[in-house]
Amino acid sequence: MVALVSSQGRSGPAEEASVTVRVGVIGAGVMGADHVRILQESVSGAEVVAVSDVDPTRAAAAADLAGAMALTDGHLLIDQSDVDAVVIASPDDTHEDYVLACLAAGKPMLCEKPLATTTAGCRRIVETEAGIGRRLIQLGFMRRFDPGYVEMKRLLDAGDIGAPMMLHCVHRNAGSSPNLTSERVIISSAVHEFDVTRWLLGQEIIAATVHTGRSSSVAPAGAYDLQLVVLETSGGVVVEAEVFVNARYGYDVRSELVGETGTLTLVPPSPVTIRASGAVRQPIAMDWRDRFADAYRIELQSWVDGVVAGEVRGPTAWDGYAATAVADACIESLDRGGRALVAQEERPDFYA
Ligand code: ISE
Repeated sequence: MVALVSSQGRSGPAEEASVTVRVGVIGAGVMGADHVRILQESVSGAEVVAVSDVDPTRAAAAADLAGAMALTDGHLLIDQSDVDAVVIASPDDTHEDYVLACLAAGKPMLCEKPLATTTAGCRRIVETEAGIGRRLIQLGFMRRFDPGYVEMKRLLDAGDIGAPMMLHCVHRNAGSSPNLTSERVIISSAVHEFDVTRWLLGQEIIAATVHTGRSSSVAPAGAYDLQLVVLETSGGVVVEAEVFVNARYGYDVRSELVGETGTLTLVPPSPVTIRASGAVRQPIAMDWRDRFADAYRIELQSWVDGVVAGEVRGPTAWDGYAATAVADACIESLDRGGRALVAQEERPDFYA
């Protein structure tokens, strides 16, 4: 268990109800700054004490949201004695380095996906964490905390639709960054479908086939945007996911699970329907921070509570490894066409 500051300001072993987790956030881009805001405004038992970003202006702006210290070096942030736990929301290719540094410092962390950009990197991380013998890594697959997905899983597990047979997924973003590549559609976006599939069904993904056709006219040259990803699970469930990151009209994530005796349908929540001017309109979120606002808040609260209790209460480093292994198979299918097997190793007992 980490040494945390009690509500009286004394350092000592944590007791769940009376401590404040002092959090450092690495990366002050869109997600990092949002995590600072959520931690500060909506999460109990946490205080953001440091924010780092290579861009000092960005670091200062996000740090100001919490009255925290601004740094330009993530390693320096991890080394701060008053940082108990770390949120890693820096660019993807820096995750492995920061995760390993947090492990070396014995500090719990919430790492945005991906855990690392390669399966070899993910393996290095799971081996290191297993070697320490203490779970310190929670992966930022926030959908597992979304009330809609949680309800879907509850109904499936309760047997309400019988055995699952097929999962249909729609994953559309309003727009992508200008440096979009076909691989990024998989690594950054489709990866949520991989994790939701594994978690919802409690099955591993064993093979993947990616289909592409014509690309959106606003997608950067050479990037396939839209992709149809077909996955096969260890329990014989077929998953088809449409991933389209320049859909322009809004952020639209949907899911339908077909079971032997019923279906579960998850559509974007829309509290208000407008009937006016001869039309019915429903607002739609423009990005994932709106659509998954509850999920992010619940995820961060659960992470903080887990830090206090000395546990990981969400997706683990192993889940990060498994999602990256599926992404590798998808990229192999994209590159050479056809079906690719997922080369996933046996799960170590440590993650059972
Ligand atoms: C982004 O990084 C996310 O994590 C969103 O959930 C996803 O929908 C989006 O496509 C990604 O770029």
